[in-house]
Amino acid sequence: MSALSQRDPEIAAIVARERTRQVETLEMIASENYASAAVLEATGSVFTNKYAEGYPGKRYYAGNQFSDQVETAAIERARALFGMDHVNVQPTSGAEANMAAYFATIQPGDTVMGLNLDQGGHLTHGSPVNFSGRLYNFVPYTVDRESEVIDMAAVRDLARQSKPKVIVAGYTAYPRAIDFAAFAEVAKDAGALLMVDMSHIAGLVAGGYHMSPTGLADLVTTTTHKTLRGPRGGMIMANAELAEAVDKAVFPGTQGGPHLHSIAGKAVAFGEALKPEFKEYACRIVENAAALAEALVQGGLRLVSGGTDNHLILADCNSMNISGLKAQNALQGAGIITNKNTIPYDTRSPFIGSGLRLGTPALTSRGMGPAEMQRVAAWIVRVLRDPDGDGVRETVRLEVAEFARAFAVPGITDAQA
Ligand code: DSN
Repeated sequence: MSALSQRDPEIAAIVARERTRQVETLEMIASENYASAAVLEATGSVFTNKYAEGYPGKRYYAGNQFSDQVETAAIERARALFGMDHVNVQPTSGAEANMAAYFATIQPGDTVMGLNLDQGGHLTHGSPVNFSGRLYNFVPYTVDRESEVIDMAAVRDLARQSKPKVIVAGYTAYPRAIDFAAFAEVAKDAGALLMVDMSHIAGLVAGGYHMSPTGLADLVTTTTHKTLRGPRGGMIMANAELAEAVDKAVFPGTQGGPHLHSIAGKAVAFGEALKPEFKEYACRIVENAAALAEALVQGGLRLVSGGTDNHLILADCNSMNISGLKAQNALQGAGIITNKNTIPYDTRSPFIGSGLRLGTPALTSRGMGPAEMQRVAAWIVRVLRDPDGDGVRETVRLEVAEFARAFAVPGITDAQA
């Protein structure tokens, strides 16, 4: 019997139910994944107990000799993985990383450009309900109305006109490759810094399946738990000139004691991503997304921008005459976990949305391939064609649970993965 089930059976039972949910459903939220057993072990380690304000070799508390070792290992591994001059592994989330990146480079009231939230951007890229939109003068760029792809000529014109101090590239619901080289040119032309938020695609960058922002961006922020398959958390990487400003902006600027247990988990995940198998994993994520996209289109769904270059798909549920919310809920009833999303120029509110965002990172972590994507697409189309049909949902739920159980889940049913 585990310590948790002995000491707190109520919480142990909830955790057990969540474990079963993760095993028996198809996890298709594009930003979620399964951390390995080794990442989970490091994240749940005794580093939970330690305070370590400061940085390796310069801490405000005693007893940090091993904290220094674990943080230095995480920094060195991230540097080996992405090749940026400076790495700060202390941000506790992507939002904290972005906040510190802004604090390091701009003042309240300064102009910044980011992609609109309803077009695939992120809350911290200037949403009026977020600190970013409240503190800074965000001038949003958009995707082209016809192609639903970012038009770099339009971004350049907007940058010349609005003269931002920072341009943010990198998104949460954009299915196409991002041309960081073109963004670097636009930023240089406008006299702006280029900040890349590669949270969604960090694993693809690490594996070589998306253009790297290294050498092009001044600052790179990321989360560590999406395609990178690490613990929940964030990270900032920067060119040497911004190193000191970034470190000060994280601590003491926006955070106190670093979460060393997460930093230990990050170190393990970066070590895993440095292995050759991770390149294969990144390749399979993209192959699976392409196979899923093709099968969904064949099933009658319209995809925003017509397809995908990365790990995610944004389906336009108007093509099934339903909202994104209805699609999300119907699929949840069938054991397929996704999230509703706005689509570019959506007429529905963000809470309802016309889109459905689907990703392949977690299914790929379970060893599924293009053949499985065909089956998954068939289930999705079946449910979306009859979202009110209890019988369809229940039949699919049972089929999905049986199918899902046949694929081991890293860190849960596969302790070696
Ligand atoms: N919640 C994340 C996502 O799903 O993309 C972004 O913060």
